[in-house]
Amino acid sequence: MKLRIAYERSVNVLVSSLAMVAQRLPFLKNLTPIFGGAAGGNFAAPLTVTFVGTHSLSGQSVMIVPVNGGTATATVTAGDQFVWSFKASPHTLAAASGEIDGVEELPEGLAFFGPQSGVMSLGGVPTEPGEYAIVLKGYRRGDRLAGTTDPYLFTLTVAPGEDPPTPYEEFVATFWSGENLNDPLLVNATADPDADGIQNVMEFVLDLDPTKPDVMPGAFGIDPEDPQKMRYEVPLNIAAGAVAVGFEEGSNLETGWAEVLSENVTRTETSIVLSVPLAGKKFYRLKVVME
Ligand SMILES: [Ca+2]
Repeated sequence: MKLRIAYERSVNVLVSSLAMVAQRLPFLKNLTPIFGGAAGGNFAAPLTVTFVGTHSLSGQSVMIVPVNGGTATATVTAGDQFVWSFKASPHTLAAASGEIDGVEELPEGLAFFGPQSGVMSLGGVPTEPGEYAIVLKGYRRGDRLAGTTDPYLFTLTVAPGEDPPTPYEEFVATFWSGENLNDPLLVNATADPDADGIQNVMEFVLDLDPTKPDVMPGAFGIDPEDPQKMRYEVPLNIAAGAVAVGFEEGSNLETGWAEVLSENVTRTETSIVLSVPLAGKKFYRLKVVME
């Protein structure tokens, strides 16, 4: 949970302007131990990069050194914090650019920040999985008009992150834990562990307790707005908004169920209401379909 808080805080920092980021030295200090610790045995050899322009004319070469154990390749999980830092010793980079397939861009969620104490960083929280071949260039001047480094190929792999739990998964996790969450007889959408005839997905939609027998909730009677109609209102779980809920009608309980016309059904976040003419004998049932 502490990590999550740090992550959210850093997102706030990164979405703000570069100038803001440059003032947040604690941000960099907090991040660097993650990489120093995890990749400490993996130091890259210094990379020789030549500044094009005045420095190449004078025959000087400039050593660019990834710091904090960085190498030319890196892997990060989508949604996790990432930072890759470099410097150009003894010169200072004032700006940097990144190109992917010849177009100046960076993977979604990443940006340059710095330099800070001579260190330039590519960082943020990547969101789109993929392998990115990023051609980096450093510049000695902020206007990027002169003093450009040779291109440096940095390959970043953004691995897919774990999907966040669905509302249904969160629902069953409030009733079971540990190994029980892997037991299909308990947690499957079609399971009925309390044997009340209401499958788990229906318990979820109706916000019932799948571990204790329930009766179907809902209010049934004459429609107060039209005495020629029957009204059946069923409360719904607001967390089940993505689940399709509807009524079916039939002349017997065995076969021939058909969907009730949508004009006779009103669904809101917290309820679904059936309102149909009082005519003959009919059966109605609630139907839920979860993708
Ligand atoms: Ca049940």
